Amino acid sequence: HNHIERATPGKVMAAIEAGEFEPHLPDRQSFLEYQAQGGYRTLRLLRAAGDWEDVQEQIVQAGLRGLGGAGFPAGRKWGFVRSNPGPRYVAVNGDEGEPGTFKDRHHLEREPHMFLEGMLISAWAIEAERCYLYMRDEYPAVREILRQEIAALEAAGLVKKGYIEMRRGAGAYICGEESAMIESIEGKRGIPRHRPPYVAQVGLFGQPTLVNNVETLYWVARIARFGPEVLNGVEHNGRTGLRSYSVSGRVARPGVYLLPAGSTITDIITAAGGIAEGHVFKAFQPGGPSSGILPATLSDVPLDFDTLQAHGTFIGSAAVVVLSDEDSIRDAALNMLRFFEDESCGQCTPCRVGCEKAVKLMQAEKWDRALLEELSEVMVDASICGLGQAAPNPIRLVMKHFPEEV
Ligand code: L3W
Ligand code: SF4
Repeated sequence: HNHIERATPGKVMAAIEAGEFEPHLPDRQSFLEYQAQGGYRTLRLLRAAGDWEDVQEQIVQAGLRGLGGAGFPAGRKWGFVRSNPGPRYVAVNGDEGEPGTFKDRHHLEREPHMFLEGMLISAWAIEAERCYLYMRDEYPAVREILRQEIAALEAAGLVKKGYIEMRRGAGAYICGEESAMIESIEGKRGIPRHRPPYVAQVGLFGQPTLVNNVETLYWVARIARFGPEVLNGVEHNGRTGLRSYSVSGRVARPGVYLLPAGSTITDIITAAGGIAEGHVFKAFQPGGPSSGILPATLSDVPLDFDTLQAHGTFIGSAAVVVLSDEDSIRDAALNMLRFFEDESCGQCTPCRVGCEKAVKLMQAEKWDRALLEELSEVMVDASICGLGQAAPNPIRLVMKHFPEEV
């Protein structure tokens, strides 16, 4: 039944496409407004006489890292892709599916052209034949905004008609994994490929492909226009840069908060208006269910790439969910594993059977900790992709920090 429920947004899109229904479109910066404020000047200058290595150097200086969750140094990808013969493609990951993550939607609903210019600068840098934009079906308003704004770009002569092709996801979390997304764009079932070869070598239609998350490209445009200082000029708790934290759960004002990358959970909760009335802060998910659950006592750790390694996890897409004394941590972890069980593509046994087995073991009144640990180890070591490798994080962290609950 889950799959039927998740297919429902497709009906919404079909209705929009048939003109039967118009989604409410949030106010956003239009093409003309963006251009009046200096937008697309950088792209035009670069196309006329730019050196891609200069821009790449700025991105490296800025310290931009992949904001889909993995944090791979963004500046290095152009060189990888360019070192392979064309035709080359750009494939943008707009399948924001990590539960609790809504930062890409936030930026697209406000400044779609900052993202589009970043995508076109990247396409220029790798001499891309075409850009594919894989957008989550559950964001019909975003898809409509992009459709209108891409048409504005075509009308202004900034891109040829068809140079940017938008493809619709269909609600499968795994299609946010880059190679599964590529399979899906190619019209096949979305299942991850083995790596290597990396998509920079063999990507879309077998060709070298630059895959970036939406927000990463948004920052590419900002860096190219305003310089690396937009990121490397911000310092906090010994960390550099900015992070779009998607904050939800037991806070007074859930939303996306652009904060210094070294922000602690205390800084983030404060930005979100404090803990919701009547609740006592107990735990938090730092970056989507893949990052598991941490206790409130870790309140002074900067939530950035690398800083959570010592605590057995990572910041991922910075989807912070705040839990309180009203929440059962074991139930939250079980919910996360149910999600992974549901979303596993089923291609490899450690993940397909491992998630199912973990859910059963986690339903017991008292967890069999030794068996769950052994199962977690197998899943981490032997799963093909990040889904199966990260799925045991909630189990391990709950056993470590909340033993009394399990
Ligand atoms: C060329 C090499 N390219 C790595 C590229 C690779 C990819 C990127 C990152 O994501 C994470 C997981 C969670 N030559 C390369 C190379 N690349 N080495 O760099 O690769 P990788 O393997 O570090 O990670 P990944 O498989 O892309 C796994 C996070 O994703 N996660 C987040 C989900 C987020 C959402 C969302 O809604 N935004 O779904 C879930 O687990 O942090 O570590 O492009 O090709 N030698
Ligand atoms: Fe599919 Fe899970 Fe294996 Fe990834 S780890 S390929 S989602 S079965």
